[in-house]
Order: sequence, then C-alpha cells, then structure tokens
Amino acid sequence: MLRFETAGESHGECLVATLTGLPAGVPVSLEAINRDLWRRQQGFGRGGRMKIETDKAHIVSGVRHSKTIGSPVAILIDNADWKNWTEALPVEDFEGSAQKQKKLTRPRPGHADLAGALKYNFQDARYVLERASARETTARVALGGLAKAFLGELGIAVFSHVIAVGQERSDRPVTWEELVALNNRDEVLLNCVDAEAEQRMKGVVDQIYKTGDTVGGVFEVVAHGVPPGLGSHITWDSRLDGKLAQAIVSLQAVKGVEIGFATEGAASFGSKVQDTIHYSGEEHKFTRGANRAGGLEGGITNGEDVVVRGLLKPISTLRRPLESVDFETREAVAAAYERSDVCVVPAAGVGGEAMVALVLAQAALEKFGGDSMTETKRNYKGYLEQVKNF
Ligand code: EPS
Repeated sequence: MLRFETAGESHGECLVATLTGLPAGVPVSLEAINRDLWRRQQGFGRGGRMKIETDKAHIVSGVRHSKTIGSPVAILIDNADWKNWTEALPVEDFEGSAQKQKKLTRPRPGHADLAGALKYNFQDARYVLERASARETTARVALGGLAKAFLGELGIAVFSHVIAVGQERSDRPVTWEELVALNNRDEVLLNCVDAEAEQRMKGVVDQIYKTGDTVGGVFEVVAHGVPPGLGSHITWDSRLDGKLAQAIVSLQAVKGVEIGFATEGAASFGSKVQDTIHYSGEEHKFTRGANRAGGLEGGITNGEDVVVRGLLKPISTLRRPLESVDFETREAVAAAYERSDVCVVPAAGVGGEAMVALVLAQAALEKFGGDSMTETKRNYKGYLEQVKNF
C-alpha cells in the first residue's frame, strides 16, 4: 500500500514528506521534482513569500543512483523564511521567549484560526495557522513528483490548468498536447490555455489587488493514459471518484470538487450527459462519444482521461480585514492581516496534480502490485493484454 505523510509548519525550519510503498526501480529526477516545486510557486497574484523561497527537494532516503530502492522515501524542503522566525517559534523556550512570540489573537474569518484554536485550546492561533497554511502543499507537490515518476513508467501523465479566476472563465475544450505545452512554459501567468481569457483573468487579479481583496477560481487536473479498471464499484470506499474528491478537497482553500462536467450535468438530461459507447476494430478498443464523465463510471476509471476540478475560495487573509473578535478582550476588532497572496489558483492546480497523481499511484499499486518496477510493469502489461483481448 502506498502511504504518504507530510509534516512541517509554514515558518518552521523545513517541510518534511515521506512516501512508503513505491516499488524499487522507479526512476527519480530531482530536476523534475524541483520543476514542479517551481511551478507551484508561480502565478500572477502570489505574495511576498514566494520571493523569499526557492523550493528545492532534498531527498534523504529511499533513492540511490537515481532510482527508488523500495524503502520509505523521505524529502526535506527548507523554509528560507525560518531564519526570521527562530525566536518567534522556537522549539524550546528560552529566557524572554514569551516576549518574542508573534501571537495571533484576531482570527481571520475563513481561515482555520478560530476553529483550530478552540479545538486545540490555544490562546494564540499562530500554532494553527502555521500548519493550516498552504505552504504545506510544497511537501505534497514533492511527493506528487515521485508518484508522477511511478505513473510515468506506466505511460500515465498528470497536468493541470486554470479554467476560472473569479467570474472570468475559459471553458473551451483543451487537448492533451495543449496542456503539455502550457505546463512546459518557463513563465506562468495564470496557467490558462486561452491567452485572451488569461488576460481577462489577470485583469481581475489586478483589480482585486488594488481593493485589498482576494479572488478564487477553478483549476482542472487531467490524467492522461489511465487504463480502464482503477478503483471499484464494489464498496463505498473503493470508489476512485470518492478518493479523488477527498484528495482535492483536502487542499487548502478548496471548497468544492467536480468530476468531469458535474455542474453542467446536474442541470442537463440523461441523453445529453452520458458518453456514448463505440468500438474501434482497428485499435481493438472501446471508444466514447465524449468524456463528460471525467474518465470515471461507477467509481472505476473507464480508459478516458481522468478530469477533476477543484473550486477554490478566495484566500482568507485580507488586507482590508473583515470583522472578528479578539481572543483576549472579546471585543469586536478587525481580523489580523498577515502577508498573503491575492490569487493562488495556478499553484493550487499544481497541488491538485500531486494529489491526483498520489491517488492514481495508490490505485495502480493496489491493482498491479509489485516490489520492483519490473514486476509491476509485467503485471500491468498482462492486464493491458487482457483488456485488449476482452
Ligand atoms: C504559501 C506560503 C505562505 C502564504 C500562503 C501560501 O507564506 P507566508 O504566510 O509566509 O506569506 O503565502 O499561505 C496561505 C495562503 C495561508 O492562508 O496561510 C505557500 O508556500 O504556498
């Protein structure tokens, strides 16, 4: 079973990520992982923190001579900002440390501040926000890089793009080739394939920035080359659509998830929504009239691209703060303001890729197993033959 965990606080020394259960022999490229970390840091509307950090994965176990060796992979990613927080967030108290604390007692509506402080009985929401921060997605993206390397061996690739920022949308169909080209760019604006729509999105971020507000949007993750048969209809918790939904909603600020064209489908009719079934004798395979189901039927992949969207609320830290209540005085106050981003939809998309890659890697390993990549690939090849000869 593929298991992963992350640890680390936004302004702590570093982020830690571990992944256990990858077969031996998965080729690992630090360059590819670091490229994804870089992509996560990009996008028009990011805050000052991204100027401080240059996220790089430091693999300390589980990989030797550029390949996994079956043991847990552990990755460290430094927080360059830690040097500015050593006295505010020390591991051990020191004389006078109470005066150095940067307490947060004016919880931000929408952030984990109040709910977390009540739950953990903290008079200082700092401890909550440190872990609730989307900085944690850095660790997920590093792990996603490993999952992508594994999936790549099976011919599966995962990319994302932005389809909405605020009210500005681009719903035009996107080819896989366009997605690859988009994500290979060395400059990221809002990671939208439609240049005209991207400019409109940029206009929204510009305008929102000036008013001290923030803006959300929608990203779409596409997994290409996925075989039919991952996940299962047999129990509620083996349905892959459910696992993907949980994985996407677990990303900071994501409040909704859509598999395929769910919203449109809910407002339409059965005859317009289901993807018709056809057969190509030449390719020996079933084909579909469209992919409105987002590659999943009955919780099982059907061989089409897996398409999952994340609906991101605007970031909850506002320069023009909302009403709140101070923990100490219980008086009405403006919520705390901490340096933050105005728009993070492209970055959230990269986080979404990581989560989709991890869930697909889990499902693929559950189905095909293998302690070495040779074994996994042999099993995979046998299964593909079976499907072809169905
Ligand atoms: C983030 C780093 C954080 C925030 C943001 C995401 O850095 P800092 O708090 O030092 O500015 O920019 O986190 C949040 C949006 C949040 O609400 O906590 C990152 O690396 O993505």
